[in-house]
Amino acid sequence: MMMRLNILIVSSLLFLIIGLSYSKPLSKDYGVSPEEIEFYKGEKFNCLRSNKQVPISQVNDDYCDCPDGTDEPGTSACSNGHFYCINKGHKGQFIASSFVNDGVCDCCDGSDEYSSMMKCKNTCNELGKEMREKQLQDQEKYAQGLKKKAEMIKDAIEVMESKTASLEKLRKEIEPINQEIKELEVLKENKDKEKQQELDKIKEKEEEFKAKTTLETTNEEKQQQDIPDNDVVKEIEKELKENEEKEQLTSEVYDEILKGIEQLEKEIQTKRDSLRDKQNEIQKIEEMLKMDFGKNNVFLALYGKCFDLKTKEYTYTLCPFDRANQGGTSLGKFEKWENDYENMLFTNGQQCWGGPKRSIKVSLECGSENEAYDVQEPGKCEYTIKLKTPASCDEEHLKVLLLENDHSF
Ligand code: MAN
Repeated sequence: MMMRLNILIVSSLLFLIIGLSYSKPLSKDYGVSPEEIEFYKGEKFNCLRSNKQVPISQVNDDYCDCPDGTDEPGTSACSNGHFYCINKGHKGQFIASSFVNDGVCDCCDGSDEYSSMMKCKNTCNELGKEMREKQLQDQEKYAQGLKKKAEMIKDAIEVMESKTASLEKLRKEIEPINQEIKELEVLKENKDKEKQQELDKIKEKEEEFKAKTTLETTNEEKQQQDIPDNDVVKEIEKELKENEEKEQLTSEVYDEILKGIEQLEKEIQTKRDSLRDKQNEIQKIEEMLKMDFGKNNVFLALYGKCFDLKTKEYTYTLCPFDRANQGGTSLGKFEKWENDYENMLFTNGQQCWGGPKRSIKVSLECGSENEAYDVQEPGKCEYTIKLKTPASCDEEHLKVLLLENDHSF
């Protein structure tokens, strides 16, 4: 600052000496930005940010008339004034009026040192080259992004149509399955009844058998007491054989019924599983269709996708419309959009020790690919992350970039 002051004193003295012999008047719009140039035309000048009017002859006359300093855009007469360097080839820029003719080149086009001893070289083209390359890259990125965005919109239309069709189809499939289950359940009920009847029969046979066995025992006892009688033995043997055959027959029927029941149960279960799968699918589609995917559903391309970002400490995972994680720690579930689709907010994550529940704010910006980057934790357990995506590119921004590039030439 001291150095600037010394230079200022020396150059002011020189200016005074030279100024006596050289006093080319400044144009009225010298040091004015293109946006304000129209206010410096005409007979009278209205101070731009204070309520005063002066004759146009008092503009850039090296005497400060306006309280806001706007009547001296090209000189250092107003301490609160600003000088605009056009910097053709680079970027236009405002500097404080006090830097005008202070012996230091502030503008790359040297326009701030028009009457000092300092001969400034115009370095704008050189400086602007890098900037233009960056601008061109940005333009390229935007153009590519916009192309991809158009594809995303086209895909979104197809996805939406196919999901709506699937939903309709699934809804139609539900009722017949329900019906089939009911029918199978009736069949199973009947089989259960058959089973019970068969069990009753078996019990009956068992009782008959028990009775026969008692008869056999009685006969045996008889045999032991009386003379062996061969006819009675034969009769008992015959009856026992018949009984055995009947029982065998009854068991086979019973086994058949059991098999049938088992088969029906399996079928019912399979149908119930398929019903549950379809109902889950319906719920998923309904939830998806309720989501806000922005204009033309362009953000649908991010649905169901996850993006990882590795830092030294953690791997962050961002699944738009779903969840965000820091390794195994939940940073929250998707809650809402903010700022006209510029931010996604994920809240209600894992409780922070001695702090809030974790949350993360995602800033979406135009990029030629989907990519998460620059994760930060500006507040304890409050995170931010950036997500580049073609879905966030917009035509207007590309136009601004093209204009910016035009202006710098
Ligand atoms: C973990 C991480 C950090 C967080 C602390 C808070 O280490 O989730 O991001 O700041 O917990 O205790």
